[in-house]
Amino acid sequence: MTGLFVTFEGVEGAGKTTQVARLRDALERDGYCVTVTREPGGDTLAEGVRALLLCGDVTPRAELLLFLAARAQNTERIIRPCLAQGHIVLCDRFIDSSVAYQGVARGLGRDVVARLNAFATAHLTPDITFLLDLPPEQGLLRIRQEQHDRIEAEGLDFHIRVREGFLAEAQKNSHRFRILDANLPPDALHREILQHVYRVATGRHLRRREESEI
Ligand code: Z5A
Repeated sequence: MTGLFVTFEGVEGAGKTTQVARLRDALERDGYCVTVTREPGGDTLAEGVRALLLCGDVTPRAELLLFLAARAQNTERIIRPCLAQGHIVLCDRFIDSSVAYQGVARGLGRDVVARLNAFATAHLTPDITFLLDLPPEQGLLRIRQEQHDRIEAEGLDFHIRVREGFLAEAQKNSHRFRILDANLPPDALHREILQHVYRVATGRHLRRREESEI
């Protein structure tokens, strides 16, 4: 079994968390074993790094290395073992966020971040990446009521560069990316996501929930 690895990317408030939850519910209803994780986060250590990253005073290079440390931990402790058991793994942000935020928006360089991502994940790449594409001003409006973390509080020009970074990655990696208009209603997005997941999953032997209970 090799599982199926699906990631969700996009600017703040694009609707990633909403779609991850809906996809998990639909796949579980259809009997699949699904694991949901997020970045930065996943296991205890990576969640600790998340708290440091979103609130602390962190330099750009330290920020990148902390995201990568959390990713290395999440990949080895959660994502790879679950894929090996035939799970569908859904991850809220992954390698492309580091390229867009740290590589492009912070200016550390796309290629250096891509190389460090490959090291941190031992070359694990998603089977499918959904890019929920939205002008950042709309995403920020959606989350305006909530308390903003350190990165969300960056200026609009930063978030515009992030969006451009994602779109450039999607062009470079068109075999795995699916760009979705995040302005569509959640139901329409969910239908498109589910259809695409089933299209890519065809022919794979994914673990069913009843098998794992044996
Ligand atoms: N970061 C980084 O810099 N480098 C990295 O390598 C990684 C991450 C991995 C993580 O914060 C921060 O770390 C993030 C990038 C950086 N920083 N920023 N800024 P996070 O995980 O806490 O935040 P987030 O990933 O940006 O999530 P979010 O702000 O919660 O947005 P979301 O998950 O995309 O959206 P949502 O929670 O599903 O929905 C937001 C609101 O919109 C909510 O009220 C929904 O009801 C509404 N919504 C959802 N879908 C729709 C549609 N289709 N139409 C209208 N309204 C909708």
